[in-house]
Amino acid sequence: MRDVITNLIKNYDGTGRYLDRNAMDSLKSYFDTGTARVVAATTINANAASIVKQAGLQLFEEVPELLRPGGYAYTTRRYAACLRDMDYYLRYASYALVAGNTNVLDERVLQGLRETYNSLGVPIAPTVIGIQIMKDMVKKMVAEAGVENTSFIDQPFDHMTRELSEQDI
Ligand SMILES: CCC1=C(C)/C(=C/C2=NC(=C\c3[nH]c(/C=C4\NC(=O)[C@H](C)[C@H]4CC)c(C)c3CCC(=O)O)/C(CCC(=O)O)=C2C)NC1=O
Repeated sequence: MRDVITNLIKNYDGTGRYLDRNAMDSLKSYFDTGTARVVAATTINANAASIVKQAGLQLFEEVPELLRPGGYAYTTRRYAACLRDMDYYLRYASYALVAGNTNVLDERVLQGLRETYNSLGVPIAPTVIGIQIMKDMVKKMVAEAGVENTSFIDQPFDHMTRELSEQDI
């Protein structure tokens, strides 16, 4: 599991280099967004249950066939599994936001996920919609908490979306 700093050191140590201008620039941009990252994690932590619930409702409104017989959120068990998955995505996104790196997502969330979903028949497209709904909700809340530039929040959510769908969004 890596963050901006351990990742940088790993790369520079791998080639035996001192931290140069590029390294300093990337460290600086990480530190510059540090407070905002903490605000984002705090906001997610304080609102996780309601973000998952609201995002789920919005997803099922946008893709109502998921709830119908034959749909992948039909039956209490599947409905609960879907919201639980949404909760995983949100929680791990909050870790990645603090780390400034998506490595934790690769290691803990995405490894084998597509294959699991495909073998269970869980559709990827609506999952991607759910992740993007949570991203938009988090960005809005973090903006309301006073953070001006919330673009750094895109990274983990877009990373999961991209890796799940294996196509550019
Ligand atoms: C922390 C990393 C991690 C992830 C990401 C994870 C995902 C995950 N989701 C699963 C199931 C599932 N996931 C869904 C999800 C959905 N249904 C829908 O209609 C929507 C499209 C979507 C929600 C957005 C459903 C319905 C199942 C149950 C499928 C089944 O058993 O038929 C399963 C199969 C085992 C189980 O049911 O628990 C895994 C492993 N598990 C993990 O440990």
